[in-house]
Amino acid sequence: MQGDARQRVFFALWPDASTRKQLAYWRDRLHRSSGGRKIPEEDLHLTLAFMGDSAERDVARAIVAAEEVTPRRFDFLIDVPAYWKHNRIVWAGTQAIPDALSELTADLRRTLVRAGVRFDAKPFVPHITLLRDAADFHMADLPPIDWCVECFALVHSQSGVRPRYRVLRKWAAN
Ligand code: 2AM
Repeated sequence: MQGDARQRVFFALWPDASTRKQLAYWRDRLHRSSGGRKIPEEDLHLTLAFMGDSAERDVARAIVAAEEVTPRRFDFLIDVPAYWKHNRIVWAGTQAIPDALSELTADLRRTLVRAGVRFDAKPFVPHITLLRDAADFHMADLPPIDWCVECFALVHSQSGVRPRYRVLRKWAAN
């Protein structure tokens, strides 16, 4: 029988080692002008759907639901650094959201809704948080990052440990 332990989980794109390294380079460059807290390299990711604190049965349901999503391989050009003043986050994003990314997120979210799994349904703004508590932001000339996305993942978030995130399950493109 399943217990009622809750875990904080979310679906995300999880970068490969080379993409992660390039994102960490962006982070370090931007840190010089913006300050703030660096996200550890191994924690860098892009959230697709945030479930937050979830009961075990919802995590299990989400895993079953995600099986119905067929991920496609796609190229994702990360070419824009940006800053949100309201939460002091410096992030990496794109000028052109690939259709495949919008479709993947929409498919995943639709499937979760059908399965009765709750998540934060705020509109999707693809971003990779690089720095938190950043004082301000200065545009930097950074080399674009060509991320070949091959999978999405369900990730567990734990506070007070490093790395903070643990990939529970991955769904790869064929
Ligand atoms: P952030 O980096 O913009 O804070 C783990 O916390 C991941 O889930 C982070 O990518 C975080 O985005 C995102 N996240 C946290 N709370 C969220 C929420 N309420 N809705 C959507 N995404 C959220």
